[in-house]
Amino acid sequence: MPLTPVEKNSLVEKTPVTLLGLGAMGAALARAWLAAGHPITVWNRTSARAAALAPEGARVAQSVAEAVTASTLVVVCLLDDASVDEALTGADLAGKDLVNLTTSTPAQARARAQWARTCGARYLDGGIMAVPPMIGVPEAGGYVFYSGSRDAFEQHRQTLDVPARTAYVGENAGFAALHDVALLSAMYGMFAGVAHAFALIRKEDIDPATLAPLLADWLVAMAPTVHRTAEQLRSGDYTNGVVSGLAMQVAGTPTFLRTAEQQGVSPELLSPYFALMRRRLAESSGEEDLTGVIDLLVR
Ligand code: FVH
Repeated sequence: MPLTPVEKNSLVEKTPVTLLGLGAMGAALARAWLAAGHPITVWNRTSARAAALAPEGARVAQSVAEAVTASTLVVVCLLDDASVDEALTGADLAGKDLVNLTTSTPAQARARAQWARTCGARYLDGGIMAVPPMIGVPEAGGYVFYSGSRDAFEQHRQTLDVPARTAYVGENAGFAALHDVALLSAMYGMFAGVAHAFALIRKEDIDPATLAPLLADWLVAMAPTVHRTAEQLRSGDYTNGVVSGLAMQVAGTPTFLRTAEQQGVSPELLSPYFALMRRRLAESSGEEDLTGVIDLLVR
């Protein structure tokens, strides 16, 4: 009888993985690789967290050195760059492929790549666009940006695809972190707008639960405008395809600020953006889009 795809998959030898760091994210990553049949060696500063994974099939290393020796593919998911420094200083990484999924700045990622090279390791930096419950659940839509060694990425792509879909964004090791921070910064801008919207209705007889779906649908409807912004940035023509011009939008800002005042809401989240819109209008055509604000931000 022919083997099913699942049976065939279970016969393929799976790449061994060493994982340093078993916080919320590290533990989720470990469980995803274990579920997919990868031999995994784990280390965590607080050893109880590593021991908890032993009954699920993880091999527990007593030291970073022991963990690093166990596999060519060494994945790090620690709190921050300083903890990566602390954990990896002195480790023998010669011949290893180091994948760093710790959130860092692009400059930290580039410095880490340079450091890995001097240790004789190939380096990939990762920016995780998922929260722990999305790991190992492809339908949840999470993914991880990778940048750095293309060869290491190609070699380990299948293994890296296990916890979450992969998106390689270039050999510049800082690019994964840059994409990560760009998307998360946009998310915080959205959270700021959402906070202001709920604050406006806070003292009224309006159920926040009735505003929520309206708000969510509106944000989804507005999201595709990022494509027009990208096209305008590419062409340099900020008047191309404009739907609501800068002059009209600036004229509307007093209404937003007065409404905030009337509702007893601080304008501190909205005001900085409105100030940039006004500055741009003062030096350009009112017929262009909001895209010019980007040029005011870039120093
Ligand atoms: N959790 C999330 O929602 C986000 C999703 C997007 C990506 N982030 C980043 O992932 C990195 C790890 O995050 P985490 O959720 O696993 O974080 P914690 O649960 O707080 O675990 C932190 C681990 O780091 C270890 N650690 C901290 N300091 C040191 C150190 N000096 N030396 C060695 N290890 C250290 C800590 O060990 P312990 O406290 O258990 O001993 C945990 O293993 C992070 O960059 C997020 O930004 C997650």
